[in-house]
Amino acid sequence: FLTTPSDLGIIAVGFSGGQGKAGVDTAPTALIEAGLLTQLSDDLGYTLHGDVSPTASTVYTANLPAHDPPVRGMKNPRAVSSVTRRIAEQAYAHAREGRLVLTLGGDHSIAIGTVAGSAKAVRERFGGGKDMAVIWVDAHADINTPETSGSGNVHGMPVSFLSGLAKGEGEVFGWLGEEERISLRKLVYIGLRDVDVGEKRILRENGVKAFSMFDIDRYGIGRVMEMALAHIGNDTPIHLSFDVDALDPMWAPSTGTPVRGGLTLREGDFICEYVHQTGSLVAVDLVEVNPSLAADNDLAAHETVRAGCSLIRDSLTYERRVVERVHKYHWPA
Ligand code: 4U7
Ligand code: MN
Ligand code: MN
Ligand code: MN
Repeated sequence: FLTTPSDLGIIAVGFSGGQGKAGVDTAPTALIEAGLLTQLSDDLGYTLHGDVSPTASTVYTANLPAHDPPVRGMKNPRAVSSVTRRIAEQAYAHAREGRLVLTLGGDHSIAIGTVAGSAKAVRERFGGGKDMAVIWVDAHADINTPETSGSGNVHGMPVSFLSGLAKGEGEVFGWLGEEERISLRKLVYIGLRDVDVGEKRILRENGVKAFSMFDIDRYGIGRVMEMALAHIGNDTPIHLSFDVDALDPMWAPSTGTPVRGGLTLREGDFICEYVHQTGSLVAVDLVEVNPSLAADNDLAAHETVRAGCSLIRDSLTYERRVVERVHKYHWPA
């Protein structure tokens, strides 16, 4: 019964409506063209499920409202709500089939869908006692409510909707129910260095566990991961949501909101390997790669895509180490 899932549900969702810069919607295709899927199947031995054709994203972005004026300051609110709702259904369906779920973004608003789908599947499979943990690797906290957000971009708000700090209504996140929510007590941030004033207040008032770049410099990434996992506790399913802007722009320049002073690629890879080795990983997101923001050289986009592939591979690699890990959260079909 305790088996290592060799099945991977892939959701390719090139969606950019959670922020204002075009190009982040081409990331899934860029990652796939760089050979990601071959690496996952041929090198790592996964059986892949899900539509990964270049048009896959149209499943999520079809029939979006032409008229989508702001709601509570949120830009493209109906589009983001509709896309994330479909992603949630897909993520849930994969998870219920016993698959690890890999989502290629797209901007970070899509995590409203992926995390919601994982949370619902975990609740159904393990009951209320095993609420899912989320490890959010990012330069930003993405926990603005519509009311605290200065930009109105929903990619800066996913955690507030997922945790219930912000409530949806009707056609704008009205679909997000109690069974899809996460607990702020099981949320851990890694890599923070650009947190808005309103967000700092939210983190403080809710006692959210956060390891900033300061902590990583102070303790080293190894001890930070030990502390992060100690906070989450053993036997807790983990959803890893990785925003490529957690990496220093030196490694990932092609992203919408780069912030200097970030993780090295090796530290990012270590986070992914470490989380994988817990055996508790149920889903991974890789978001905010924007190949069209290539700054001043052509290499930038290529390097960012390569960094993204590396992070994904390491989050899904069974045994770089001697020890064989067993996946504790395999769902029988
Ligand atoms: B990302 C920001 F104001 N906090 O809300 C906001 F600084 O998914 C940035 O982490 C959000 O890339 C960044 O717009 C969202 C801003
Ligand atoms: Mn970010
Ligand atoms: Mn983010
Ligand atoms: Mn960003």
